[in-house]
Amino acid sequence: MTSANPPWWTSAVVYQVYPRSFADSDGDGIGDLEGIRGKLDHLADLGVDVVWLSPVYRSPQDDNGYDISDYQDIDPAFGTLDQFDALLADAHARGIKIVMDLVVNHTSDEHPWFVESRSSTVSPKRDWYWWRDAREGMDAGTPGAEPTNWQSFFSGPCWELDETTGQYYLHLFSRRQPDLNWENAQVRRAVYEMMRWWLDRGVDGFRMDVINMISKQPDLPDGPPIPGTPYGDGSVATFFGPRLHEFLAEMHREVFAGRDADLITVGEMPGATVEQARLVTDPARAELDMVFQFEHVQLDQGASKWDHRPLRLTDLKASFGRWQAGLADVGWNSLYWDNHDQPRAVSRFGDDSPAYRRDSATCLATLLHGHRGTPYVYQGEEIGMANSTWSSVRDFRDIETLNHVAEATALGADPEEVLATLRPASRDNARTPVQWDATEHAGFTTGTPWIGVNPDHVEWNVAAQREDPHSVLAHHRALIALRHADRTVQLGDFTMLLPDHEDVYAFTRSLDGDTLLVVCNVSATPYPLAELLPEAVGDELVLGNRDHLPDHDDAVLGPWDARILRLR
Ligand code: TEU
Repeated sequence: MTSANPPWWTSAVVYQVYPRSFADSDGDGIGDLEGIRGKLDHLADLGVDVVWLSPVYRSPQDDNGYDISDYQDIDPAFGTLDQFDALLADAHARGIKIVMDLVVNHTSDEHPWFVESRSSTVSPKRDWYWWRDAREGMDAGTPGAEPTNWQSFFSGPCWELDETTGQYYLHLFSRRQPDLNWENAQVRRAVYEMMRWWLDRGVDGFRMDVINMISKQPDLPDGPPIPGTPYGDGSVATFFGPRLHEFLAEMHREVFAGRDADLITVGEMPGATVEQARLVTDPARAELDMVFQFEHVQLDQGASKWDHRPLRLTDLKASFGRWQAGLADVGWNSLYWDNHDQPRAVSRFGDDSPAYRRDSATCLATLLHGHRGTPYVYQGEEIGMANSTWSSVRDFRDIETLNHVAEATALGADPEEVLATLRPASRDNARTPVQWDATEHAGFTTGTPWIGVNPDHVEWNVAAQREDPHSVLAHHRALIALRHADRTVQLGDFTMLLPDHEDVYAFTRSLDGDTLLVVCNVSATPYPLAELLPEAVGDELVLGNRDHLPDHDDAVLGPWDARILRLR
């Protein structure tokens, strides 16, 4: 990425809307398109450039819309195509782009393509999905007879026996999300046609759901055993298969080539390495603009996401440092703490106790937005929304969480023990309604919300922060404005400092002789700044999160103290 002609998204900030939980306009307890349209001024005030819209297509909602039954219609729960067009027009009128969530590794089992495919072994769409006989020498339907030993992301096997034809179909996620067979050129053509339809409607790009899974090892080999389970790890055969780059390059040619340069594409790639991301985001290869990688959001996980471990800052620095260095000369980083699949950042990486919630939320935001890449703000992150309080497994709605509870309790686990593993890790932490104000249901709906509102909304909400110059919201506004204005923030070379310090995260960004120093105390322990970073003392404070506090001392890095300094 040369600083001569950087793409527009190198100075942009993306805001993710999870429509189901954002804002409900018709009182049915589910967020919708009109609700989003009614909040565009909030997004414009925040200063974001792009909205990534999680799926709003027609769907049975088995996985909250990531199971699509009609790619070219809006689910009635969210509204209509006319309302989508109105949202798009109003967003564009504010200079905000809309990016759709493209879920084409799989469809819903109610998609007409799958209904036709499953109808018979000789259906013209049979080969649009992955169908296989039972394992050699075993009767269909007996445990272990599945064609491979792979475990689904949502518990259980990756194969579902279809009684109609006696064959199994593949589903890496829920059994209601059958995987499309991208080896079939008809599938690819149908997907590209649908993508062009959305671009012709005026959308500004796509976030591509698990796009690194569309190419699989065609011989579908078993994966290495997963300890403590009867399953194997299918990622060896389903992540970054042999034709991925071919498919992404073909998609670029068939869909994006020759179009308005103001588009943006971001590929969600669980398991991505820096090397793979370099290939995918190298502009010369014309595949994708950037990727969502998962390294840093797995550092606090043991054998599984439910096996929560303490995070070491040095591990986080090593991971971010590797990605900053690896994409410094080729490609581009996406920067995020959370999204609709991850627990809330201030609870996971910060300290959501009353003493430090505001300071740690603003510290984390400064740290993330100081890096080189495109920052993503997840709905509610801009006001420091935290993980919710869950009193029972019945409070949860997410299929991944509920399937895990069913599997664990079937194996004899105590529901209370399971609940303890859900609290820090469940995706539902990110899916409680956005907290707009202190009224009942946080101003999200006038009806009964589909999932409980976090009780802390009475204090933590947009209305309480909008006019507060020291709020989490104000700090996000300032960070986004700084990215828009400052070329060193946008494009400056990254250099990690203090790599071995367990509490302080510091780095520089340099461009054309200008150097910024970002220093963040990711702890409640004060540190003398001069001892840590002598060059930091006396420099110009560009943006800080605690300099307004009475106990602020330039010479001491206070609890969760974050500063962006311009070195003289
Ligand atoms: O997520 C892909 C994915 O890997 C997630 O399942 C993630 O690893 C896991 O949830 C972490 O707990 C995408 C979407 O973001 C997710 O919402 C969907 O459920 C999934 O794909 C299937 O479409």
